[in-house]
Amino acid sequence: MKVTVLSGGVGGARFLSGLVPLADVTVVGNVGDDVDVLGLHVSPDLDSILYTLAGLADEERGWGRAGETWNALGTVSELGGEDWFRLGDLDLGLHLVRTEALRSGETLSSVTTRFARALGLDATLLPATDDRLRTWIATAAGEFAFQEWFVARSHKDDVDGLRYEGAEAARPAPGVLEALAEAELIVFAPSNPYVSIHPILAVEPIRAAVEARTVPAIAVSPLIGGRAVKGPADRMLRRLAGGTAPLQVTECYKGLIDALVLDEADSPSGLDVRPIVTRTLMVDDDARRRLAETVLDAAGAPA
Ligand code: FO1
Repeated sequence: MKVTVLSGGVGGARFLSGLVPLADVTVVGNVGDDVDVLGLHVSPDLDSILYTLAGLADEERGWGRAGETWNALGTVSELGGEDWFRLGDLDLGLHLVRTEALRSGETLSSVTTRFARALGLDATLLPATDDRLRTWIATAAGEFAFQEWFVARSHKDDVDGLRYEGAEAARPAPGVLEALAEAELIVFAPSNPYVSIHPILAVEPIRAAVEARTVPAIAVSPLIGGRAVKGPADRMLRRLAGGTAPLQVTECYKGLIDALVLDEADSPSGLDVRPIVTRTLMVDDDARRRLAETVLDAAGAPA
């Protein structure tokens, strides 16, 4: 089955590792988290997907590579350089190659495709856009670029609003609209709706293509028992949508999904899309695969 998945970083990547062996998958990845550090272009969500699907990810830390060392960062710190966003030695190699490619005029989608091939991925990985798109977070303390809020300020400031700079002018990367048009199933990965999925949907032709779908679209809730497995999704939903029930997750995706996969610990009450109740905690490879199977089965099942 041809499946197109909109995905953020760690949660989405784990879900994808269960799905990719079972289907013909194209991933449309978030670039709202992208950041320039030490003159290098970093795409954290694309990289989490690359590393996870290639079996290179540090599963415990949730970002970057397993077996990482931090020698270059040590020198950066000694010399008073930018060390708040930690780039490991192994990770740096990828950022060097990507940044050089972008500087010489290659697009982000082209270099991402090259990396996916080089790392042996069995899926197609595309950024939502090759154009500059950045998420900004409005808080009582001011507006911050995403990584400044998330990493430098440990996402401790409550979020009053979000802005996706560049989204209005951004065009879908080559292959994105084709992947949505050819998909037999569209999936919203278990990612933070506000900072992972909405920046993708902020690219208007992508949202329009999902709205105009003729195939099922299924979201997997990132919450279990109303709480995020990792990160600020629960706090954001409580503040911005008024709660952390599955209902609030579906409200983030109004008109864009036909079903929501939710955990047994959550209540499907009030949903106006089909609830699919299962265990969503991706504790190991089996759990990831089971969750992916549930999504694929739901797509085949009558509504
Ligand atoms: N997250 C952190 O909490 N601290 C870091 O220093 C950090 C560095 C980093 C470097 C490369 C990369 O690909 C990801 C990195 N992340 C770091 C994770 C990243 O900020 C978040 O996982 C995502 O942007 C949220 O989806």
